[in-house]
Amino acid sequence: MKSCVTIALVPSITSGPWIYWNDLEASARKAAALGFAGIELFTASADAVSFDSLSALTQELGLSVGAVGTGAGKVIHGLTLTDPDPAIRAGAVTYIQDMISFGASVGAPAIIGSMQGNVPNGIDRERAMDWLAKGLTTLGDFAETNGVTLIYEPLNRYETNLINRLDDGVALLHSLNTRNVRLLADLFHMNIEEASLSDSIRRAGSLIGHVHFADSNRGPIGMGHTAMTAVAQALIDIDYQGYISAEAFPLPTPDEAAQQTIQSFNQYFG
Ligand SMILES: [Mn+2]
Repeated sequence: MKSCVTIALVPSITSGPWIYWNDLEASARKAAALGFAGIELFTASADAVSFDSLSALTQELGLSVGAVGTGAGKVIHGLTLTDPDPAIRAGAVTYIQDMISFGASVGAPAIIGSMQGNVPNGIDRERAMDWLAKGLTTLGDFAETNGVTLIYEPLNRYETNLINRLDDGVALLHSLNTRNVRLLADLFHMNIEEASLSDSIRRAGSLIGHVHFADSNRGPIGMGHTAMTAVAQALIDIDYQGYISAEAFPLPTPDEAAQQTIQSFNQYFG
């Protein structure tokens, strides 16, 4: 398993569950100095960071890019895969395709979290789920041709009414006409929705493609009440080989949150 830390690079977004903020180079240098293997980027668009500078920086520091987030497509551009307006759904697909291409250029998968949207008012759940499945199928195939997987993230009930639990995510993935989508196990969302984090991780098994490492209160692991020993054992038992990425609030400060995260990573997975 590989340690990873988030960097938020969207100037208009000033609070959220990301450890480092705004300065890619300084953040990457701090991450490398602490011993993180990877960085996960949250950017406004696919061209917000130049490939040349990102590639040179990660090579110099020996860092990989663990994943790229797509949530700014909703927050800034108002796009989701389940909007009732077909033009907006198509815009969401295009936006995510651009992010997939950006991520693939540095070997990283894109994450679909808030871009999945919600069952819109006045629309049947079945119809919204069909839009989601169509979007994920198109994007999963697109990611495959770019040599990366696509990561789909179940969110807690306050953020989506589509898919909240890993079991339902597994069923959704099995229903798709693509085999290139994996699940994101976000320990914060799971703390709200799952009966047992470790049992859910074991059932999802090899379909888990990324992990968001945050405690019950979305602070860095060690600052909440998640029973992390059992969760870590489940990830070890399924032979998870991917990133354990800190998508958590930068509390009490970004530097201290990063330090707490790498310390917890080494404690449970080192
Ligand atoms: Mn997450």
